[in-house]
Amino acid sequence: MSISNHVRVHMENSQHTAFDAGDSRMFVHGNDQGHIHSNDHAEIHSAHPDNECSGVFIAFGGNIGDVRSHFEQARREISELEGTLVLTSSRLYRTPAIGPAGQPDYLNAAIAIETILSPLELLDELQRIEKLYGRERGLRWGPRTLDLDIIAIDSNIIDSERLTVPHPHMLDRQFVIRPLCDMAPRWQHPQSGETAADRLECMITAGETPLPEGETW
Ligand code: A4P
Ligand code: MG
Repeated sequence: MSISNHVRVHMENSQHTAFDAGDSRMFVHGNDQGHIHSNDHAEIHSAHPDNECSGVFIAFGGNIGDVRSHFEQARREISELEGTLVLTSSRLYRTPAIGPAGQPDYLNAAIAIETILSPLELLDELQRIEKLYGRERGLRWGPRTLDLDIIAIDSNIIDSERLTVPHPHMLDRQFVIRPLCDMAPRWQHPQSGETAADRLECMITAGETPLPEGETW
């Protein structure tokens, strides 16, 4: 099943309050009317000629400045991209930094979108938005104002110079998997075959501390 369908089914079935208030907002912009087609053969260099949409999870992270406001503004910018619809948002989590020691905690969240943009067009737009909110690339895994990572694009597997999808570290990071569980717990990783919910359960069973309850944003 596509990412969009997973998200829609979960939103319809879920009694979870995450989708009751802010998270149920739907933004419709550009020429996308929310019609979904399966897209397992997406070209990564050009937008789909027949306006087929891809479903995409985008992870948000940051630990410098007013991160919550960066997230809200970035979500708005993404909703205004050509042919792009924000389907839903996860909760917002405070998470201990992974990487160089001495960094402040991060905020992490994720959104699910549908877009007619190609993967590389979307990456270009996300990097443009990161820059708008003061992102500077320095130390690997160092502190940052806003990091926007493409986590998955339907069940596509991409391994190119600029883009690896699914995101190579996603299965090890509760700050990615937990937000995915809010939006599409039954979505399956195209390589490991695990669902987001199974992956989260494995992490907790292995002894990871569950993240504290998230907030709507
Ligand atoms: N790139 C390749 N694949 C992708 C993809 N799927 N999505 C390339 C986005 N970009 C992708 O990214 C470096 C290059 O990766 C890009 O130019 C793009 O062409 P970057 O954002 O400049 O560098 P980065 O984010 O420092 O590197 P990396 O390895 O992506 O780091 P991560 O994995 O994003 O980790 N701790 C907590 N608690 N929460 C966090 O969010 N984030 C990081 C960064 C470390 N520790 C954290 C968190
Ligand atoms: Mg990144």
